[in-house]
Amino acid sequence: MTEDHLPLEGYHELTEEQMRQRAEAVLNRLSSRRTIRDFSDEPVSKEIIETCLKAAGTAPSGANHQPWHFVAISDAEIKRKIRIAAESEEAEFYGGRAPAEWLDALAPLGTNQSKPFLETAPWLIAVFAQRRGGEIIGQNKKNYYVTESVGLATGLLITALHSAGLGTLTHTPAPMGFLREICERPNSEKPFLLMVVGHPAETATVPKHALVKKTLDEISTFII
Ligand code: IYR
Repeated sequence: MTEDHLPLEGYHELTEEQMRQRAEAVLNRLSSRRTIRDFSDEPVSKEIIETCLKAAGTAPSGANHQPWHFVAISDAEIKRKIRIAAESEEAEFYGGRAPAEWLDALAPLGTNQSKPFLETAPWLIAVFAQRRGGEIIGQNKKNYYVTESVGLATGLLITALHSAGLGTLTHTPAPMGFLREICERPNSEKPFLLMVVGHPAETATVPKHALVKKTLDEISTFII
């Protein structure tokens, strides 16, 4: 061990049975996650969002530079600005910018340019990817594996929010440049996605299309 390292803490070896139970419990919990497009306006406390963001911030990242920034918005006026900008981009997308093959792929989801949930949901979390930064705020080092790192953090964020009993929508209005302006983030940051967070509306539905999941055999190969 060098003086730059400390002994590993926090890992406790589980029995085979404990591992099986924990793995199954996580599978069960994650299997019940659905992408939500109809949100209720029921508030969610800032503290819950903060805790989930802390969970996201534990993700592994290139050189531990943690190249992400989360802007959590509950302000009604900012949500309205985001809705107006997103709907304007989406109107162009659905009105001709998207190729027919893409629109065909989206048809089973029933999505369109109308995004009322951007105002109804109590929280929007704009996720930004930092091209430059470093492990300490204020540095200007090159960041590495930025997309992979921010994707991993976003995955943990969804897991945390879902585990806390909240519904999410990973929304990707394209292009997303307006998010940088509305959230007043620097040019060196790239909007990664917009996470819509809240309780599902009582009338929320799920497209049957979304329930078709590939089987283990289809998504994996074992070389043993
Ligand atoms: N951003 C658009 C279109 C869209 C694209 C994909 I790929 C989706 O999985 C869902 C929607 C929208 O949000 O409507």
